[in-house]
Parts: sequence; structure tokens; C-alpha cells
Amino acid sequence: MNLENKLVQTLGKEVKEAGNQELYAALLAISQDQADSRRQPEGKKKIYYISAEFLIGKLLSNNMINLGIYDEVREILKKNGKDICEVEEVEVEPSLGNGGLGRLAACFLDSIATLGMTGAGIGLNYHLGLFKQVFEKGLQEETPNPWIGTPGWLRKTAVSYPVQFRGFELQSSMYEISITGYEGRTNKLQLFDIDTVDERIVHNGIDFDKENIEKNLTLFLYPDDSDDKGRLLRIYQQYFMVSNAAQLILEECEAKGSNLYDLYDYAAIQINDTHPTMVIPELIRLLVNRGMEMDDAIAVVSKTCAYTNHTILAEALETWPISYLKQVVPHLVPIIEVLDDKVRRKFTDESVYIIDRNDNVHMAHIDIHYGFSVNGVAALHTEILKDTELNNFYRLYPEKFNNKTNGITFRRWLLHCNPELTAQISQWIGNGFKKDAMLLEKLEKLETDEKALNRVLEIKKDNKKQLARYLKETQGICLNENSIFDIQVKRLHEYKRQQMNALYVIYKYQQIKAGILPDTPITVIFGAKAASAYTVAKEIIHLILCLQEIVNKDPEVSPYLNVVMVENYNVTLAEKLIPACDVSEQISLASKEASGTGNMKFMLNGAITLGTDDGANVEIHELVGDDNIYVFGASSEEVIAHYKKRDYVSKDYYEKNEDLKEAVDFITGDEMLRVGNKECLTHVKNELLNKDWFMTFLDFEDYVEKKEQAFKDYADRKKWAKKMLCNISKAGFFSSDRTIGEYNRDIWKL
Ligand code: 26Y
Repeated sequence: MNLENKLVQTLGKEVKEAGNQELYAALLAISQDQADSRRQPEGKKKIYYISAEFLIGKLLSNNMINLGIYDEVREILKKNGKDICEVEEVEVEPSLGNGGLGRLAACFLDSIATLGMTGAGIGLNYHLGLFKQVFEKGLQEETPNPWIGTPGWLRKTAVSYPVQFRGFELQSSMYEISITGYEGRTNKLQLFDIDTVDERIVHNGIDFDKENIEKNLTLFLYPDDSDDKGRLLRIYQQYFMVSNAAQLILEECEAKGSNLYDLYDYAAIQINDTHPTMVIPELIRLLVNRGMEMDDAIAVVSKTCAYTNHTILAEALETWPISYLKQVVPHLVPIIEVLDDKVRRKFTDESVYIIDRNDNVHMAHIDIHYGFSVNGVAALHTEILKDTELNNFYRLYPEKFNNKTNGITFRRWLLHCNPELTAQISQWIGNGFKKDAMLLEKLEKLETDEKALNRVLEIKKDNKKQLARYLKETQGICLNENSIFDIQVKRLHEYKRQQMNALYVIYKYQQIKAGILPDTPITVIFGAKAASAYTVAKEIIHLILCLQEIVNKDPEVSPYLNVVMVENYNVTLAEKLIPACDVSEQISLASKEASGTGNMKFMLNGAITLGTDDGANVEIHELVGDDNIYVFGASSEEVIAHYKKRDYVSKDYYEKNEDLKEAVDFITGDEMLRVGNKECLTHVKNELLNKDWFMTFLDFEDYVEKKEQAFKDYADRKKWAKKMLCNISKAGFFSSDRTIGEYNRDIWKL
């Protein structure tokens, strides 16, 4: 049956007569069917990607693209006076993630299915997500972000396992979301939950009884861990996730004929950061329960599990007091002790022990000793792991360490979010790039083609208009479409240095006040959630919101400079912001951003990076060359040396640089105090002046210089368009298809 008839049949009425909700439901049903029909028999070996987060975004359009029906559906709707974008809006974005690690997991699932690999994502079915961000009087407030129960892709299965905790047992329920590959197979994202979770226990924003595990277990992602109860809840969640994963994996492998001694011929388990680490002792425990000798179980599991590190920040390298583990999962403790004991027998270097002198369990150490692969997520990051952070381990196991530079799925981050550019690229170089991203290099030859350059600018202009319309409608924000869109969207963290961007805004404000005007008006756009217990991060949001108030309301300044902080930044917003961006802010302190993936999405959509030589920026820099990126700031070596020597004093920079001093003083000046909270602002300022752990002041001068240069260059439209085209043409390397190909070649070997 042709698609239009099918749609009419599913709707039970003419397309013209259907509302957006009905259209969404019908298209969902049709896509689900088609996705199901693309399920293929499983290969012998399967990759299980276990992750605390899967930031998958809305699925309808992406799945329709991957199923090859998107264009036809859009035309059918159009013919009937309907707009596919409005139908898309009906879907509520699943709240299953937080940031880069979760979005990476989502891109990887797309690529695994696209490349035809047998694989599944395994995680938790959070009911209320991280939180929904709302701004109230210039401050971030956290509210629940419900999504379950709205029409969507989540389906309950009959699969269920018992999970043992100290003193009680919970029975899980498994949910599934279909993952369609681009012209490929359908895999599954499998999310575990319990039936007794009760959203009604949440009140006052996102407060709830942290001890009522039966009711709270899967309410939130990363529940506030600033107290013991919160930390214990995290352990409950993690163990629940991995115990289900382990039971599922063993069951599936046995069904395929594994005798469990050959588990690694049937399964590769990728441990996404340390959150799923307990899968290692849990698998060992289950194997021993089934009669395997402990040593054999350890050997089998060690050949099955591989670990990805996503950060070198100390606070993100998880350690749990052994007493907490005893409280939640006492049956795992003897196994962890055996694992630690074996390490102690083999090595004398205390820094590689699993349980340290203070009885803290270092989760990453379990992964490194008892996994067969340890990978970083960008070349620089992996080098830093080998040379400094994990050097003691690298010396023990050099063969385990490898790099897998992150990637993004071009289906979502080009085909879906930027249809106009996609269509134009297809016209220029054919459709091949949709499956082989390196073919984008063919665009290089257009860099001298005047018409092509104009077209690239025109598409950017259209995307800026669309963003302006969208933000007006959804958040009441007015954008100057003729301004430069300078965008920094990512989690709020001091190392990512949104505060440096804010200081630039103040600097620019003061320049304009002094009559020094930019060639082109500038709009600085921010989007970021701050972890609910991360005080300084929330204060930085306050700082930005105050600047938005002052700058945009100042009639002398606002024709030249605007500040916008979008509320509740998420995948849906990213898809609108990224295609409209001119300057991509990737300004982390060198050595701190493991990779970044937003940087890749912006580049692919023709934004020019303003960034430090950090994470994957280094690789972007190498690919596009000095002329097509604005790089500033101290190198990672310099930064690491400062930390080692403890010789960085932020006040010295403040005293030396008049512009910086004025900008910093402005934070607590009269204008700010008229709109902002004195305590918050004073605290941010003092953090910078007395600590500035992420060396904002060190890089400020160079940052301002390079940013000014970028804004100046923007005025030469042709030169700028060439840079855009260069960035698009070199983005192919950052396809997650390439990354997943490498994971499979070097680690999973399916
Ligand atoms: C449990 C808690 C301590 C914690 C919660 C979330 C620890 C880490 C995280 C998330 C980390 C994360 O998102 N890391 C990012 O991973 C991306 C994908 O590899 C990188 O591109 C990015 O640089 C890194 O910050």
C-alpha cells in the first residue's frame, strides 16, 4: 500500500482533516511498524553499550529519515496543508540524559544500527529526567521533566529480573525504544525500571524522599548527591542498572549457545564512564553462582568488558566508600575485595589499588584492571590519560590504552536539523556523503565558486531567521537576525568557562558605552543547565541573566550587542540553534574538555570555531588549518605545568589588565546590583579573584583579541563563507560512523 493510503487508513480520516496530534500518532504507528520489519536476526557477537544516560532527542523525524520515508511524508503533509515541523513538535523529548556523554551514547546507537551491527543500549528509564530548567527572577529553578505517558516510542516488555539489595529485592520491568539505522537494521535501547516508582512523592521543585527506594529509584537522573542519602541512591540506581544488564546479557548469550566460558565470543560490554562499573563484579558474582570458579569468572569478564573514560576532572572519577556499598549491595563487596586483593598481590604501587587506605572504592580502577580496553575520547585526551592522569596504569597495561575520537550522527546533526544545507550539498556533490561522510571533502572545490559561497551564506541566513521565529514563539525572545550569532551551548561548568564569555560581554558593553562600536551587531547566545547542587554554576547563570537584562534593555547598547540565555537547553533546542550559528564557542581550559561533540555539530553546520586547543578542537584545528578557526589561550602543557607548580595567581592578571579589571569589577557594580542578587554576584566575583581554578583570567586577553578578530573577519562575507565551506568539507572525520567503525575494529570485533 502506498504511504498516503496507509496514513489515511491509520488515521481513519483524510489527512486534511487530521490534527497534529492525530498525525503524530499515525506516523508513529507507521514508523514503529516499519522499524519492526527491519529487525534482523542477531549476529553471534553483540555489543552491549551500558550507559547512565541516553540523550536521544525526539525520534519521529530521525526515524522517518532513517527509514527512508521522511521526504515522502513531508510532501504528503504539505499537499494537505500540514507542516511536518508542527507534527514533530507534538513529541516530548525523552528525558534520559544530561550532556555530552549521553548524547554520544545516542549517536553511537544510531551508528551501530546504521553499520548493521548487532547491538543494544542498556540504561534506566528515568521518569522525570535530569530536571526541566526554568528561570525565575534571574535564577535557575529545577522542576520535574516528565515524558513517560506522552505518545512516543517507549514500549513495555514482559522481560523482568529480580535485583537483590540489602534486606530487600526489587523486580524490574524492561522497556524498549527502537533504534533505527540509516537504511540499516533496527536495534533496541533497553531501559530498566520498577513498577512501584511514584512521581507523586516529588514536591517543591525536585525534592523527594531519598530513602524510599521502591518509590524513587528511577525518578531522576543524577539525583542530588550532596548528602549521604543522595549518594546511596546513586549506588542503588547504578547497581539496579548493571544487575539487570548482567542478567540480560547472560541469558541472551546462553540462548545463543554460549557455555559462559566463551562469553566474550558472544558479548562485548562497553562501560560508558564509571557509572556502570559494577557490572564487572556483578557478572563475576553471577558466573560464580552458576558454578564457575572465581578465577575463571574474573578471566572471562575481563575479556568481555571495555571502559571509556570521558573526563579527567577529579570529581567525576567516582569513588564510593566501601561502607556505602555494604549498605546497598553487600553481596558485591566480597567480590570487590577479591579484585582488590589480586591487584595488591601483583603490584606494589598503592595508587593503582581498588580500595584505598580510606576504604574508598575507585571505580575506574576496577575498569582498568578488569577490562581489556581503556579508551579516551579525543587524541589529546587519550594522551593526557596516558601521560598524567592514568600514567600509573598506562605503565602497567600499555596495550589496553587506545583513542577513539568522538563523533556525531550526521543523520540528526545535518540531514534532520539542516535540510536546506543538506539538499544543497546533495545538489553539489550527490547523496553519497549521507553514508560516507568523508565525501564532504568534495565541497572543497567550491571554495572559489562565488555562487556557492553566496548560497552558503543564504542558507545560514535562512536558518537564523528560523531560529529567531522559533525562539520568539516558544520563549518570547527577540533576536536581531542581522547580528552575528555567537553561541555557547553545553552543560554549565566552570571548566567550560561560560564566565569568560560573560566577561567578554561586559567588556563589549563597556566599549559600546564608550562609543567604540562593532562593525556588525553581535548576539551572544547561551544555553546551559547547572547541576542542582552546583552553587557557582548557578551563580554564573544568574550573572548571565543579569547581563541579559542590562544589555538588552540599554537603548545605547542593544542595537549593537544582545545577550540571550535560552531556557531549558536540550536536544530539540540544539537542533534549532546549531544550524543558525556563526561563531561556535569552545572555550574550555585546555586539557579539561575530554573531547566535546557540540564543536563537531557546529562545524558541520558551517559555524567557525572560537576555541582553545582542547579536546577534539585540536583535531578540528589540524583539519581546517589556522585560517579557518580562531584558536586562543594557553596550551594544555602550559596549563598542566601551572597546576603542577601551583603558580597561577588570578589576581596578578586582574591587576595587570585594565579591561579585565573593569569587567570583573562590573560584576558587583551599581548597574548589576540594581538587577541582581548581591550575594550571588559577590561570590562569583570572589571565586574568580581568589581562586579561578580554571584560569579564566589567564586566557582572557587572548580570548578577547581572537573574538574581536573573528567579528571583524565576519564583515568580509566572501572570506567568511570560504571558512564556512572549509569547515563543512572537513567535518566528515567526525561522523560517529567512523568512530563506531574504529570501536568495532579495535575493541568489539563483531
Ligand atoms: C556521576 C557524576 C559524577 C557524573 C555525571 C555526569 C560524571 C560525569 C558525567 C558526564 C560526563 C560527560 O558528559 N562528559 C563528556 O563526555 C563527552 C563525550 O565523550 C565529551 O565530549 C565531553 O568532553 C565530556 O565532558
